[in-house]
Amino acid sequence: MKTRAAVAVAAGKPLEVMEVDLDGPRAGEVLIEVKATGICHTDEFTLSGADPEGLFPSILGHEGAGIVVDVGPGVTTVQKGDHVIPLYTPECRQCPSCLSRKTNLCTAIRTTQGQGLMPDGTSRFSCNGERIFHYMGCSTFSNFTVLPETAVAKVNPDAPFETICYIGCGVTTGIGAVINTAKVEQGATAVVFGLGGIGLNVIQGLRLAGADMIIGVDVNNAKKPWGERFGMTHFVNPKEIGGDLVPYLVNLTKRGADQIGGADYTFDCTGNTTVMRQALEASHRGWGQSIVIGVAGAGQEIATRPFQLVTGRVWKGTAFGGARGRTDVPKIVDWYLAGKIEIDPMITAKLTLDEINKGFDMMHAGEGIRSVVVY
Ligand code: NAD
Ligand code: AHE
Ligand code: ZN
Repeated sequence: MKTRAAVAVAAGKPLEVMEVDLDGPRAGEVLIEVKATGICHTDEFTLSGADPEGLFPSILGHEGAGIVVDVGPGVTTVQKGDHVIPLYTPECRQCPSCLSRKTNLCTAIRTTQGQGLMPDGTSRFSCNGERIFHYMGCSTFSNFTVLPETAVAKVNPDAPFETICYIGCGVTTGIGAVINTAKVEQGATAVVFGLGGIGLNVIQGLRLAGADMIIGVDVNNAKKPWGERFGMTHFVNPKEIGGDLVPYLVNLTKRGADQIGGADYTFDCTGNTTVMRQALEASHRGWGQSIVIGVAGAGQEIATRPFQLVTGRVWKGTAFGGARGRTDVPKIVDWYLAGKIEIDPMITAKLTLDEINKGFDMMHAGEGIRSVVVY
C-alpha cells in the first residue's frame, strides 16, 4: 500500500513529507493507522546525527496512537479495530529479560530494532524501490506503520488519540521514572533538571508520589510557570544564581536538623552530561538517588569522583520509565481518563504532517512543551 510519511533523508536535514510504499504485516505483525504522534527530543537527537544508532533514510517517530487495521498470520493478542499505542520498548513476556522481572528492557527484538528492521531482518518501508529504515520499531511519522504484536499496547477506545499518543513516550517515561525507577516516597525532596516534555511529567509523577519539595532547574525562565502548573515548589535558573549550581541546590535542600543537604532524588531530563554530573552531586550523601533519563550523543560520557558513590549516592538510568508497555500503558491511559494525571495542557501545538518541521523548530526555540502531529 501507499502511505504518507515524513522521511528523515539525511542527518541534520529537515524531514521530507512524501508518499512511500508499505508492505503488509507478516507473521506476528500488525498494521496500524497512526492517528496522532508526539515529537520527542529523542527524534531530534537522532535526526541531528548524534545518535550512534541513527540510520538514514528512515521514518522517525515513536510516540504515537492509532488503530489496528490489519493483522498478520498468528496474531492473537490484538485485532482489527483495536486502539493501540506503539511500544518502542516491547513486552514479549517470554525473553530472559521479561521473565527476570528485574527490567522492562525486553530483549526479544532489540537487535533488529536497532538496525531499523522488523524482527525478520527486513523493512516494510520503501520508496522507488529503495529501502527506508524503521525507527525504534515504531516509525509513527508515517500515517500507516507495521509493528510486531508484542510492541503494541491495547488501550481504552474512549481515549483521544491526539493526547494519549504522549503516553507512548513522554508521559510514561517521566511518571515511570518516579514510580518504577526511583520509587519515590511521600515527603521526599527532589530536583528535576530540564522542564520539557519529560521533566514536567517527572514533576507530575513526584506530585502523585507525594514529594514535599520539588525543585525544577531550567536555563529557560519560560519553563517556570509550566513547572508550577504541575507541582514544582521551587525554580532555579542556573544562569541567574551567581555561583555554582551544586552547592546552591545542596543548601536549598537543607531541612530542619539535616545540615548536610542534597535531594533524596534527582532526575536528569536534559541529555547534557555536565547536568547529569550536577544531578548526581546534588543528591543527598548516604542515600540520594540520581536518575538519568536524558540521552546523550555518540562519544559523550559521564564522570564524577568515585567519592560521590562511595558516600552512598546511587546513579541509575531509566528507559521508558521502567514501564512494561503492554501491562502498564493501558493503566496509564485509564489514569488519564480518570483525571489522575494531566496531559492536555502539555500539548502546546497540533500540527498536520506537512507542518512537522515546525514542531522541530519550536523545540529548538524552546517554545511550548509538546507538539503533536494529528493525521
Ligand atoms: P525537551 O526539549 O522538551 O526539554 C528539554 C529541557 O531541558 C528544556 O526545557 C531545556 O530548556 C532544558 N535544558 C537544556 N539544557 C539545560 C541545562 N543545561 N540545564 C537545565 N535545563 C536545560 O526534551 P524532552 O522531550 O523533555 O527530552 C528530554 C531528554 O530526555 C532528551 O535527552 C530525550 O532524548 C530524553 N528522553 C529519554 C527517554 C528515556 O526513556 N530515557 C524518553 C524520552 C526522552
Ligand atoms: N540509540 C541511542 C539510545 C537512545 C536511548 O537510550 N533510547 C531510550 C529511549 S529514548 C525515548 O525517547 C531507550 O529506550 N533506551 C533503551 C534501548 O534499548 O535503546 C544510543 O545512544 O545508542
Ligand atoms: Zn521519546
